[in-house]
Amino acid sequence: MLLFPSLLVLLLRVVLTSCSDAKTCEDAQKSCSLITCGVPVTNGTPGRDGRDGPKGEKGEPGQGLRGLQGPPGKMGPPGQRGTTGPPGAKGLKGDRGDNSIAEAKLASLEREVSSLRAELDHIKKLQAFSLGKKHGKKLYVTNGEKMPFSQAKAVCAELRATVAAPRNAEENKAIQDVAKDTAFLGITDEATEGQFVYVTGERLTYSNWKKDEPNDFGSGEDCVILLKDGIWNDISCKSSFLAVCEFPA
Ligand SMILES: [Ca+2]
Ligand SMILES: [Ca+2]
Repeated sequence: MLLFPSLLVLLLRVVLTSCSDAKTCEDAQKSCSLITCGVPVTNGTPGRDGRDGPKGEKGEPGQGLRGLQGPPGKMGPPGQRGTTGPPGAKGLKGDRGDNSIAEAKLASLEREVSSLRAELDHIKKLQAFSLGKKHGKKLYVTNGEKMPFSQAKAVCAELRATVAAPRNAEENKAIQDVAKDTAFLGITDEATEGQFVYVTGERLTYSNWKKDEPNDFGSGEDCVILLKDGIWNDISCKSSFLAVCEFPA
């Protein structure tokens, strides 16, 4: 009877000795077919954490309070160039440019003109003195040549004067003294027969007709001459007489 238990214990020791101490009972059962589990043992240390499982499906939006607004995002790419806008309003006038040279030339010309004007006035006074012109009186001048009325008008116009035409007896006498011969007067009835006017277009304010004149004799007489004795006669404009020019007072 005592031999069998002792044999059993001995066999068990042999098996335990052949198995590794670090292996669990279950492992021992796999490698040691004679091991019988069921003997109470103490718990070992916890095993390592397992690997992460697969990612779960996206959950439903939460219903909590809305968070604060985040910072502004990055600036986007530049847009396409727009069409040309309408022209702007006209700007203010700019500063005046440097025209000091032009101003200096202008000042020099003004001085020259002033000098020439003074010299011209002096010459006019000398001429008036030599011709016996009196202050406030018209000046009558002749070159002593005889010519048709149309030429007499042209000669006087070239001198910026008109053919002499007395407005009163005093002027009639002054023209008579200058001419000293028969001379055309600046008076005609070319426009309307029998209606004598000054070459300037004004109606006569004075006349000194010879007896029975004007008579528009022959083929017509539309010009007027001042005879040596100071009286007038109408005559053909194609006849030639002295040209006396009249300059304003
Ligand atoms: Ca006539
Ligand atoms: Ca006549």
